[in-house]
Order: sequence, then C-alpha cells, then structure tokens
Amino acid sequence: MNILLTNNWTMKKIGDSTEYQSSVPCSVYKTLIENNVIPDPYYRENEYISTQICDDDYSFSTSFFVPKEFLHTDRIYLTFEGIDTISDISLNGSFLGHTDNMHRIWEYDVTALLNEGENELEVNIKSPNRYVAQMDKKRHLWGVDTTMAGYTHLRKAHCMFGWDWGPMLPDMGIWRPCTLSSYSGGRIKNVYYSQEHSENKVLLSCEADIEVFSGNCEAVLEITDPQGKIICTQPLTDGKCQVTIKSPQLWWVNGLGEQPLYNCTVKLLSNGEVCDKKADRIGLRTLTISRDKDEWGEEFCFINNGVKFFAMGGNYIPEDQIVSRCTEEKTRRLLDNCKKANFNFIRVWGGGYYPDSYFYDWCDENGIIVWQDFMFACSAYLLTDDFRSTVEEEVKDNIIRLRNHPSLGLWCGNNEIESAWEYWGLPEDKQAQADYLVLFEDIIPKLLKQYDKNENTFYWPSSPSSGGGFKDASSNHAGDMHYWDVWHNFKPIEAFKEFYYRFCSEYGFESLPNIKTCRQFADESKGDFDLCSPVMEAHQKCVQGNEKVMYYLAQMVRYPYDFRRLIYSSQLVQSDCIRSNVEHMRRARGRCMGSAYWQINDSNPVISWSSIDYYGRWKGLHYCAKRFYAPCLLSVDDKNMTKPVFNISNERPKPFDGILNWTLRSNKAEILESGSAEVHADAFSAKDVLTIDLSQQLAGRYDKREKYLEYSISENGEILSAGSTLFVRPKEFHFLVPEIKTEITEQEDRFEIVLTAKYYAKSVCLDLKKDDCIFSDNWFDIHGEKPVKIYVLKKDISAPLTKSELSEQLEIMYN
Ligand code: BMA
Repeated sequence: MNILLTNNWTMKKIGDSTEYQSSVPCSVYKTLIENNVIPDPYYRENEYISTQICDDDYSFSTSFFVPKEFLHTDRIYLTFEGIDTISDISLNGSFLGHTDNMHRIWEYDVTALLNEGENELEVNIKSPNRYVAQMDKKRHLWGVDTTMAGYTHLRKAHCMFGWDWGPMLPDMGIWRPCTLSSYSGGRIKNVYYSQEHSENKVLLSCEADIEVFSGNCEAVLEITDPQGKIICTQPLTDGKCQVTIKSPQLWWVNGLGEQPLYNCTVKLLSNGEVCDKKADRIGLRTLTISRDKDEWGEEFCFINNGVKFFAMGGNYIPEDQIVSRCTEEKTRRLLDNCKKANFNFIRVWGGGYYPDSYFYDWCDENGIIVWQDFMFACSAYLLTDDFRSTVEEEVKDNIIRLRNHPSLGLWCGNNEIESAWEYWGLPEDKQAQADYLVLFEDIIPKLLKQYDKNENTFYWPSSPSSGGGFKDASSNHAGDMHYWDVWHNFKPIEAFKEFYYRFCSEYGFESLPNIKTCRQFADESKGDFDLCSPVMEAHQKCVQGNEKVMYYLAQMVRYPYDFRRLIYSSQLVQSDCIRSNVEHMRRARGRCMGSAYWQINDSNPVISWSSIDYYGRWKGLHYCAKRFYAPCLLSVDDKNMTKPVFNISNERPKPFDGILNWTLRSNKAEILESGSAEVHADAFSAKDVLTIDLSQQLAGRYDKREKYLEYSISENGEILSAGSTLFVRPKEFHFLVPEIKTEITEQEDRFEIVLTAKYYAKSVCLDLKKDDCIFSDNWFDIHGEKPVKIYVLKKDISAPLTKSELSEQLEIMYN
C-alpha cells in the first residue's frame, strides 16, 4: 500500500511566521512565485535580488492521515526520491535523519513512529549559500568562475549555483515525490536484468533484491512480449532466475529498426498472495562502445546489436533552473523535438542532475541512446569520509535506478575534469588531483561492477577522455573530444575543419533566443532590446559572450540594423557554423563516429548555445539539425569551392541509389548551368560521389558574389537531402530583395504554405507574430519561381488559428 505525500504542504522561512501553501515537488522559489511573494526571477534583472533568498533556512511541513489497516503491516518506509539538499527530517517530533545529497534517494523505516490518524512530517532545509561559502573558506577548490564559490563541496546540481548559461538560483526543497509504503510479508527492493545474446536467442538473467519481513515468500518472474503475450512465468530461487528467450525481437537505436519492449514483472507472494511487485521494461539488445584500433588510432563508436552507427545528437542540460518546476509533459515535448530533428542519441551533461525515469522511458520507446554523465563537472572534489560515502550512495542509487533501461548506452564519470587537470593550468592541488583518480578510476568503476555485474553498460572515465589517467584527454586519435576553440578562443568558424575528431561530444556556438522569448524576459519600452543593455547582459552568462556574438557576426554577415535582425543573424551564423562542422564530421564517417553539439535546451531565457530556447521555441539551428542529421545527407566540402565535391553520408541500413541534381544559379536564381548523375552509396558509409569543375564559371571578378550552387539527392522521386552553397561568406554575396510570395491553403489537420520568390532567397525564416508553431521545414532557401511547399500541423500551433489569422501572423525574414 502506498500513500503519496503530495498535497497539503506548507513552507515557511525559519524565524518567520508566514506560511505558504505548497505541494510536492516543492521548493522555495517555486512556492514564493506561486504565492506571488517574489517576482519572476527570470524577468529583467530580478535574478540579482533572488539569489539571497537562499541565504535563509526554510521548513517544509505536512500533516497526513494514516488509516488503521495501513499500520497493521510488517514494515512501513518513508521514501524521499529527492531532497534539495541539506536537511533534517522529523516525524511526529522524532528526528528521522539528515540529508546532504540532492541526487540520492532517502528511505526511512517509520514503522514504529507512525500514529493511527494524523501525523506530522517536517523537513528543515539549511541554506546552501551559507554552506558553500563556509566550506570555501575552509578549503578552496577550483571550479567554474560563473558559479558561486564553494559549490563543489555540496552534492547539489552544480548549475543551480550559476553556470555560463544559468543564473544563480540555488533553490531548496523536496524536489521529487515523497511516499509512504507499507509491506506485509516482504518487499522487492530492486531487480537487475542482464542479457547474453547468441544465435537467435537471449539468455536473460534476473536478480531481485528481496527483503522478507515475516513468514515465507516466493518470487515469480513474468515476461510479456512486445505484443502483450505472456511468454514466461518462472519462479526465482534465492532471488534469481534465468530465462531463454528464443527468436528475440531486438531493440534498435532510432533509424536502425524498431524498439520492441518486453515487460518483466517480479511478483512477491506471501501465503499465496501478491505482497509486492516490481515492473521493468527491457529491450533485448547489445549496446556498447567499440574501441577497435584502426589506421587513425582507436575508434570510439556506439555499436548496437553488432552494428556500428554514427551518433547524432546534442547535449542536454536541466530544463529549468528551478528544477521542481520540470514536468514529464515538457520533457517529452523536448525529446519529441529531438527525434523530429533526427537525433539517435543524447548526452546528459554532468553539471545538472540525473533525469527522472520518464526521460529514460521516452528514450527506451524511441530508440534514443543516452550518454549518461555522473553528476560531476568542471570542478575539483575532495574525498573526505562524508563526501566519499554520500557520493558512493548517490552512484549506487542511480546505477540501480537506471541500469535496466535499454536506451542507457554509456556511463561517463564526469564532464571535463580530466582534461581540466591536464590542460587548464590549474593551481596545484595534489590531494584533489589524487582524489580525482580515486573517484573516477576506482570508486565509480568498482560500484558499476558491483551493481551492474555483467557490465551491461560501458564506462568512460570523463568527457573528453582517451581512456583516463590524464593521458592526452583531448586527443584526436582516441576517445571523445570537446572542441571549443571556435567560440571560446575566437578561432574562425572554418577552424572546425582542421581536425578529424573520433567523436565530438561538445562544440557549440551561441545565438539569441526568439523575439517572443525576449519579450517575456525583457521590456522593449525600457530600452532592453539592445545587446549591450544591462538586461541583455544579465541574460548572457558566458564571459565576453555578447562580444563574441558580435565578433563572429562581423565575420559572416552584414551589420544587423535592428534587434530583430540581430536575433535572426545570430541564429543564422550559429546554424551555419554547426552545420558545416557536422557535415565535415559526417563526411569523415568511420574516422569520426559521433557528434553532440552543445546544447539542445535552455534552463532559463538566455542568450546561449541552445537549439531550442527555454520556452520551447526552435532556433534556426534546430531546423538545420533536422537537415544535417538526415539519415542520408548530401553535403559539399567547401574547401575548394571552384571544384565542389559532393558527398553522401548514408547512415541507413540500406544503400542509397538515386539521382544527384546540381544547378549553378545567379543571384536572380536564373539557371546558369545544371547537371545530374546517378549515384550510389553503401549502407553505413560516407562517400564522395561527384566532383564538378566550376572554375571557369567563377573566374570573373564578381562571379563568386553573384552565383551560387543548389543541389539535392532524390531516391524514387523523393528528395532526401538538399541545400545551397555560396562561394563567399554571406556578407560578401550580392543578395537582391527576393520578393517572397506565399499562398496558404487549409486542410483538415494542417495549413499548407507554398512559397515562391522573384529572386534567390537564402535562409528564409518563418515565424508567427504572437503564437507558436513548428513548421515542417524552416530556414530553407527559395530558388526564385521554384515553389517550396511546407506545412504546419494544427496540433503543432499553440492556439487555434483560422487561415486568415495564420496569414496575418506570418512573418518572413531572409538573408
Ligand atoms: C562545456 C560544458 C559546459 C559549458 C559549455 C559552454 O565545457 O561542459 O560546462 O556550459 O561548455 O561553455
């Protein structure tokens, strides 16, 4: 039996008498905002008056009713799935326990403490601000400059103390469910599944951790296949059993096949009656990283059911600085958007928190492989006895919670700490550096061996790394790599292509969020719509961030004469920059086997590297990701643009056989020359398929400024990939006013928009003035009269609109 302690909580500041209503998940900021006590911390510069709210201590309390039959059981546990962070808990006036780690699950035996009828539960939470400040005075450890000093001493999502995309809002609260569970007979604490694959069968091992409180208990495993048919009912002996599944329906990464899921339920019976059960959904698959040696060193690539695939995705950060506000619905929408952009993997970055189970459930259902960092990032830690033991429990809790998810592809020790010790020129700290090796190369791998005995999931010590031990962590010959010279070190965008990464798990480029997002956090009438205004600077957390925006804009595009144009241009340069790097990496398929751009989402409305902003609005980059992560991609290496080389990168399990069309056009979109070829590319390959010589056509003084190349590949009449390339940087091109025309028609579930133009229109961006929607395509090119057909599904519009309202709201920008 369970009693969810969700409602009827009150919060108050310790020393204050005012009480506020709240419900779990609850936190200080969430409660104060909901009760209209403080203004939105994301608005204008409110962050600066909000941080200090967490200088105080707060208490969260509830009273709840426990019926008689609930008490007449063998054992009752109170479980907090997440307390943020330093707290003392008491039940009916008795001290229950102290918590010090946001990432842990806290469970208390409360059998002897509950009353029949009313009960009082209180969680007193201490100020994280004061704690980290005191700890920093005692022992300074290096960390991120844009974060409150001392944060590394506390096991709390680092970015809540501020990051280079996040404000300092170190919230406090009960951020995950709180439940009372009573048991008679016994309970199942957790179940572990592991698989051995052989010719057309899988040996599935099941191990349940069972606690017996009274009498004799028996456990049974029941497996239902993806079609809902029970395929096995087998008793467990000493908590264990093995089952052979014949003709297994294999689970595949998105793009390579389906994601059939088997329901596995262990039932515990006491006196013939079910007293507890635990259900897991598993996928039958092998999934690991291949590190085979090759001509370039050592490969680093995911291999699913024996197939090596190119990982295409991005980095995921917490969806809200105020983490208690995150919801399943928002997460599912965000992940749906990743799938719409053809992702097949996602990296959960180590400076936030371990996502909720629904995150992994969605990934299991959709074949998105999760690269899971443990929650350590860009910092030094000291393994005091207390710190070590809480970290061990945290790691154990999360291995157990996540190990059965088929989407879990890789565990990674931390974000950028190995490379930091190696390259960042840090102040010497022998103890912390030695503790690094103990934690990431000894403690965590040992815990993984203990709780994932059969090593279902690959472990990688750090990102980036070449395998650990401070040995060339950022190598291009082995392991993964973070490339930040473009952006952080002001290198030109083309510098991306100087390298052949084995797996690029971070690189990125900033842009401004959508203008509607800017309106939500800034006030145009107060002069905020200026990149150098205090409000815009407050919403730019990267050191010299806005300077970098302008620096790169000046290299690529004409001067953005107003704020809307600035937003457009920044998104244009961002998407072009990331596109050219992804295309470069995909052309090098085999040598490079993965790309995760920094970053998918935002935790607050901010100028950042994201492709989707805090309010869920797609930037140009997200639309481009859909194109550059297309399973079958046509790209042109622009190193020698007078002799363009067309490349097809085919990530599909089947070959590509189709037609490549290319057209050299004038800036008026007139066809100057064109050609087509029948081309072939093997499954899982990247291949140069055609080279054309345009040196004569581009020999004239202004030719490169007034001509461009359009291209596409199609298979059975369907265009799989298309684009156009300039021979100069966009600022040098002689664009004409394209005079774009639109024609909208309405169908039952959608609006169709057909666009034509008088001349060439590049990077055409559609948006709605007030409402939001997702277009089937956006940031595309129009080649004069050649129509571009796109659609908007009515279900993808934030408000019901008529055809004329849609047309009224439609705004178009272009390069
Ligand atoms: C990487 C990440 C983050 C950071 C990002 C942008 O190093 O790991 O720490 O937010 O760069 O600077």
